[in-house]
Amino acid sequence: DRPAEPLFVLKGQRRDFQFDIPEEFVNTRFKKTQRKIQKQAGANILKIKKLDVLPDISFPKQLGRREQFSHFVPKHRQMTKQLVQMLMNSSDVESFLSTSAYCRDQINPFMYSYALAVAIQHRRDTMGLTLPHVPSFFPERFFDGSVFSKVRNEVFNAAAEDRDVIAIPRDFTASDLEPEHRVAYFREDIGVNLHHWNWHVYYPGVGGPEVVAKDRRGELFYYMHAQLLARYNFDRLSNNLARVQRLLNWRKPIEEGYFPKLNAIIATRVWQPRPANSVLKLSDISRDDMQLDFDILDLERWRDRIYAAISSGKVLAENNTYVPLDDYTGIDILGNMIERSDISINSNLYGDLHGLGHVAIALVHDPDHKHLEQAGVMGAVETAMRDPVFYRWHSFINDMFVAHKQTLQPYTEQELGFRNVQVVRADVETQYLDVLNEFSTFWEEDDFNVDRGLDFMGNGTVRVRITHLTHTPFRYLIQVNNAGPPRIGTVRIFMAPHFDERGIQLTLRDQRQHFIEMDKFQVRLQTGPNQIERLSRLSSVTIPRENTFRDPAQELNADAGEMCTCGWPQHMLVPRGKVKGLPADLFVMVSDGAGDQVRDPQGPPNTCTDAHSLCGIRNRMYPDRRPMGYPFDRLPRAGVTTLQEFLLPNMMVTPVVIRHTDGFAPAAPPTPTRFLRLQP
Ligand code: CUO
Repeated sequence: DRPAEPLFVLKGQRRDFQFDIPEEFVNTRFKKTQRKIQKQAGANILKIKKLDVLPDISFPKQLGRREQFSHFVPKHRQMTKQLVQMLMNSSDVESFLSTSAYCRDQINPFMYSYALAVAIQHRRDTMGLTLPHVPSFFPERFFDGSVFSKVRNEVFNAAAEDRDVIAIPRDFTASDLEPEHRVAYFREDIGVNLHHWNWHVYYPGVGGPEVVAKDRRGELFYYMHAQLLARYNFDRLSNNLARVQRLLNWRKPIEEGYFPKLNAIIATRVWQPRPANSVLKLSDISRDDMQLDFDILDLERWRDRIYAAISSGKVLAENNTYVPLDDYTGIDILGNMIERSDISINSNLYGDLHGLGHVAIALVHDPDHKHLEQAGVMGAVETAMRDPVFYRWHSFINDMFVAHKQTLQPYTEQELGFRNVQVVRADVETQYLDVLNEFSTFWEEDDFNVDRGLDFMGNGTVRVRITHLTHTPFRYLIQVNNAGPPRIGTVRIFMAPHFDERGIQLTLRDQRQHFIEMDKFQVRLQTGPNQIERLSRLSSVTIPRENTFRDPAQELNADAGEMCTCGWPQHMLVPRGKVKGLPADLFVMVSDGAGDQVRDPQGPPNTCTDAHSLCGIRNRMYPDRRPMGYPFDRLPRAGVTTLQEFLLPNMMVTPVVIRHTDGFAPAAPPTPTRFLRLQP
């Protein structure tokens, strides 16, 4: 279904293409400039055809070009929906391109780029195209605002060969007086925020059933966000911070303040700060500019109805029939309902809890628009994860899913076991290290190109340098004995902290919420012993590091096919750990492939599959039949209180240590070991 030669090419070698846009699409003031640019472009012109009927965009145009767009404000969602549907309904690539070109300079740029990305990822004739990197065209949403004046200064005053790289200090948003700042490297990580944006582009909550209704999307909403929380808590424990407290009482001040320091380039203002101890007002949100009125009481009402539904094991659908929240589909129904996607089973009854919570928090500094202020970072998916309160809000949301999972029957030994299969070894070998079962993390610098978002009239640009966490590559060494016939097994690797914030060993009841998925892959088990080696960079949770730090559409080989942008960044695969070493439990399980495999009627996927654990495979069935989070998503079976008791022969736990070096190189001497030679 993919066109042999897609018209809408956004890739590197065609960057000099100019679109020849019909004059009626262009604002009269820009027409002369437009003609001049076209003349300069010479042969590299791509003609955009005229539309017989110009689409009616009066509704989405109501949001001004310089106003702030929020993914969670219902009116903005309706506008986005109309835009997505219009782009999806264009009959062929040519008219899709024309419609996009027509909208481009009239619609709010943030809403436009989101809707366009959703449409490109979902149209049968454009899906598979690699989209340009959002931080390169909206750098204001990812980089410290003060960097842009420095960039401008360099570009206009220094010759291209004399320009400095502009470094963003690691500590730009707060000082160490603020304890929460210790995990700012996690919250403000560019790859983490990029993953969150791209997940919400792959799984939009609006846009009509053809883009929203996907296999197990509600369940993935639960699981992906639960994994974000587990990972954040792991990094908090690495930094001597307690795990996140749920935001339960919405009438008490929010202790954590956050000052994002992101400056505006395109919008008039970007992301208001929130001082510590801000109070959500009972007198509620009343914003004419967003045509939005709701009360904290509404949120409380929806919360109570959702908990009541969970404890009764059924939800009331719009057609007034009860739908059971069963073992497999219950979580999916709840995910769509609590997020409040377009396919919520009953949005009148269960409301818009997750989305309007984001909004209430984002507007806490100006709930009634008295000060004409715009939202905080919680208002948009590409910035929300920067704020400590994001994790508190999502912990509350996650608690509802946990409450549902606790109503289900624990997995039996039969559901967890794999007859005649035994894991006899599960070790981690880190490159350059002579000891087993030790991870090594440290800091690393990377440069970024921001020139799509900053137009310097042909003067070129400079690169921006950021510092981020990373780890030394490692591999798993697993031995599995198979006393049965040759079979397929699924290797599931998780890791959790061993101690809580007080230094007390976590009980399984508690620890199971903190297992982060590290990898999942299938193996063919021969009869007898099987040696399995698996490299860290192949993790099913992550995308390769180039996909984060390079603009895949601009700098990588455009012929390499689609590159995944949804996925946890590879450089954040291992939590930070401690300088003295953070003890953790590595859990390895081999489950019966016969019970795991999905029979997708569409056959094997032809799109990117790098990070299927958190992102699924776009527009296809989720490639694992077990409930997401298996085997830790349900309570342990009766009589089991420790991780050791949980183990069956097809599982193994290895104590590991995560050691952090607070510098730009791992502490161990870089002498290549046998591991290096083994890498393909
Ligand atoms: Cu991803 Cu609240 O859903 O941010």
